[in-house]
Amino acid sequence: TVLSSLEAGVLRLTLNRPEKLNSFNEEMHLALRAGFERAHADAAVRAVLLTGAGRGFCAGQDLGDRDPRKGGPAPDLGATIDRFYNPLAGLIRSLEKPVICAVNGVAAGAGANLALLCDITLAARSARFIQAFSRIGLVPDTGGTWSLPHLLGEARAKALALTAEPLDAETAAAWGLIWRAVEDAALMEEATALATRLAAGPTRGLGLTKRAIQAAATNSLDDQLVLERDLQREAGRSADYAEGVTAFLEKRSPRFEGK
Ligand code: LHQ
Repeated sequence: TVLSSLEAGVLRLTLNRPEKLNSFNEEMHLALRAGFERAHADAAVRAVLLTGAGRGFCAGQDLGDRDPRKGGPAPDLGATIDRFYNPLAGLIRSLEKPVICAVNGVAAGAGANLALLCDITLAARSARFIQAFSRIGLVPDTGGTWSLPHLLGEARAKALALTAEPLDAETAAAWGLIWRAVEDAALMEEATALATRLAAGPTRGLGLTKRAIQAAATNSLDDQLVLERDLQREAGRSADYAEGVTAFLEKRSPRFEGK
């Protein structure tokens, strides 16, 4: 349910239930989690590229998994979130390596918010972002109620979440919800090039930069200045920093090893 391949330091994870628009069942959750766990553990992985197979990116939870017409007690959706969605969100945010998301088609519900939790999100011009939750009486999850107001402000966050109106990729980019909208035919090439470039970068410095920017959501400026000092101290001890400065002084391209 998730295709995984490692090339030039980029771990490509492709959601692969195309007939269900890559909606999440347990098996796909476990496979995606395993992919991100590998990204944490394996030093050969220096960036992750997340995308979807077929015409959609991800349609959120597989709604066929819990058919209310079959009766029985109401399901505990909180337990599903505790077991699957929140750990996945944590793995992506805590991974100190760049996570690129290539949204190849519709991203709905938890699928939309998964894309918004990645570090750099590109989308095909034909892709749509839909906060589908309100259509079925739910609340945005997978960080949506945090990502949307952070990235867009309350007005646009509330309108998207309450109406579930689709947002096209170009508007998403213009609003700052994602990094860039790309011609459909160019999406994978552009996303792969970006991921490959980042995977050849100073991984430690990039990872610490990610940590610092995420911390800004809850820090005061004073706290953030202290954090920057501490992280700079750490980055300054990396071999890639020494290589970056040496390459600059020698007027050549650096050869970063991710150490
Ligand atoms: C699907 C799905 C899907 C199953 C398309 N499930 N089959 C967390 C915790 C616990 C529980 C609840 O949820 C959550 C978080 C969530 O993510 S809640 C939100 C769940 N997602 C949605 O509500 C989106 C449902 N899907 C749609 O609204 C549409 O499919 C979209 C707008 C994504 C795409 O529309 P179309 O391009 O018109 O495609 P389609 O609707 O024809 O879908 C294609 C096939 O995929 C179709 O199957 P079929 O056998 O008829 O060809 C759909 O039934 C299936 N599919 N999403 N989430």
